[in-house]
Order: sequence, then structure tokens, then C-alpha cells
Amino acid sequence: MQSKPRILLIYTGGTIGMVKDFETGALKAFNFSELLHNIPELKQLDCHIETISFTEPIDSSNMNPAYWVKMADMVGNHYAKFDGFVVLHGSDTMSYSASALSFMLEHLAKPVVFTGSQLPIGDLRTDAKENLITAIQIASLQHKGKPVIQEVCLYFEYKLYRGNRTTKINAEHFNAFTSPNYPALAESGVHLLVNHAALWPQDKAKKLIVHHQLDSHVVVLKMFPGMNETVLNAVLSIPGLKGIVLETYGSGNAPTENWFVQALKKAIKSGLHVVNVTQCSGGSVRMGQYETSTQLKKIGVISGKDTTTEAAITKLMYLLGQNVAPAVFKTIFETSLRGELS
Ligand code: ASN
Repeated sequence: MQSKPRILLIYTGGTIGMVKDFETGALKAFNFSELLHNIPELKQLDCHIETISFTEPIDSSNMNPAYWVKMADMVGNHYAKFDGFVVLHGSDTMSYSASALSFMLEHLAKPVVFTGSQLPIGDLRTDAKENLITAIQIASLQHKGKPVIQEVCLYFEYKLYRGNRTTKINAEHFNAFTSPNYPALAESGVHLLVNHAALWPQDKAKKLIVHHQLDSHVVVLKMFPGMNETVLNAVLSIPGLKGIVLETYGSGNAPTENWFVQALKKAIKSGLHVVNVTQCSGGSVRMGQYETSTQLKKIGVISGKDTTTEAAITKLMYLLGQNVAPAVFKTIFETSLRGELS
């Protein structure tokens, strides 16, 4: 007889485990053991669950690369002993964390499912129970003794997405996430339907590598009509800056004015990596489609293609941390490493 899947629940914080502060009325993170008391249903699941928690759970707006290293290590250090991992995380920066972890966990062959909720687990109308229970069931899915899902993903409100394809779109609705350019990996209805064709294929022969180096000398710059030379130059002269994610218009378009193109050209020549992603909520950058992006292509701007800003900025931190040689940086960035771009 096959033994039950072993699942590690990693609690980092977020609304799911929050309570109201008596004095201020604001929601704040609280103790993880309390959280488990609120979900006796977990005992009914057909898997063995163990838990581990951040010593100080956080609101995910306090997320940073040091916490990503901590999370990646929690997975890495328990990798052999467990069949799947569920990360309880605040929704605000969940897409950034899921993207970062997807790059940090190379050759991952087990599920790492991020989830959380919009209402605390103790709230009568909470979305936390469904999200948590189904995320655990997804992490437990096995076929011939092997995990069905072998990548970092995000489960929220009946949908499982590839983590590095997601973005938070709503601060009010339970349906808080979307994956604008990639289909859902699974949907939970009466049945749990897995979209097998969309799953990331894994090379099982390779061992997991946990990457710890992330370089945060990066910035996101969102274009807006009226952005002037002073603003651009101020950003370009940030001390130590190594990479920019430029959120451009439409299919990767930006002003053709000389000051703009020349400033970027000079920065790229001196070694800055400039990545073009669209500020649209769907679709892809196609430099050269319009005159307003032809120059960007010529001066060596990297195409983020259909990556989200979350995936682009974390990929930039990851590749800079890997000390990828300047000559191949653009080619590697434009290649799908973990299914983050089409
Ligand atoms: N501020 C919370 C967090 O991201 C929001 C949530 O979890 N729904 O930690």
C-alpha cells in the first residue's frame, strides 16, 4: 500500500492568519498554532501534514529578498522528506514571492503551492478554508507515486495558476488573482480538473538547486505621458543600479524623443540592463511593431515579451545574482527559464 503524501505547510503571515487589534481595529499577523485550531477539517484530509512558521509572521507588504531566501531554504531543507509544500502568504505580494521562488528553486520536481486569503480564517465569511484545503489537496496529487504538479504555483478562489504568471488584480474580491497570458493549471469545481497540457515538464534526473543570490539593485519605472528628462535621469543615476524594468505602453512602445532614447542608449552602453514589459494587463511586448519601439530594439533593450512585471523584476534580481555575463544576459532573459514567458 502506498503511504499518504507528506505535505509541509509553511506559514509566513498574511490576512489568512490575522486578527483585529483591539485598540486600533487594524488587522495584524498572529500566532500560527491559533490558525490551525480554526481548521479542524485539515484532519480529514488524506495526507500527512506538518507545519513550520516564520518566527514573526508578516504582512506580505513587508516582504523582501531575505524572506525569499528563508522560504526557499524552508523548501530546500525539507525537500527530501515531503511530497509537496503549501506556502501560506499574504496576497499583496504573493505573485512577487511565487515568481522569485520559481527562479530560486531550479529543477523543482515537487509542488510548491502559494495560497492565502482576503478574509482572516476566523471570519465567518472567510475564503481561507477553501483556499487552504484545496491547495493542500493539489499539493497531494500524485500519479504513479510522483507529484502531478512539479512547479511553483498559486491557488486562489478555485484556480491554480503558474506562480510566475500571476498578478494581483483586486483588493476587494475573493477572486484576487489572474494569469493574463497563461491558462490555469487546474480548476476546482465539483471535480479538481488538472490542465495537464499546461503543466511545466520537469527533468526528474536533475537535483534541486536552491539559489540564494538575489541582487536588488533594480527598479521598476512605469511610463506616463508627461514623464520628463529629470525624472528619467534621476532614476538612471541611482547609485549601483544594474537593471530596470520599464513598463511601457501597449506592445512595448515609448516616446521617440531624443532625450529619452539617448539617455537609455547611454545607460545600456555603460552596462545597465533595461527590460521592456507592457503596462497592459495582457498581451506581449513586440519591439519593432511600431515606430515607437523600433529605437528601443536598436539600442539593445531586452524584451520581457509577455512576462508580468512581478516575474520580470524577480528574474532580473535572480540573473544579476547569478552574475550572468553581459554578452549573454539579454538572450538568457528573453528565454523561458521556468515557464514565465511564451
Ligand atoms: N495585507 C495582506 C498581506 O498581503 C493582504 C492579504 O493577505 N489579503 O499580508
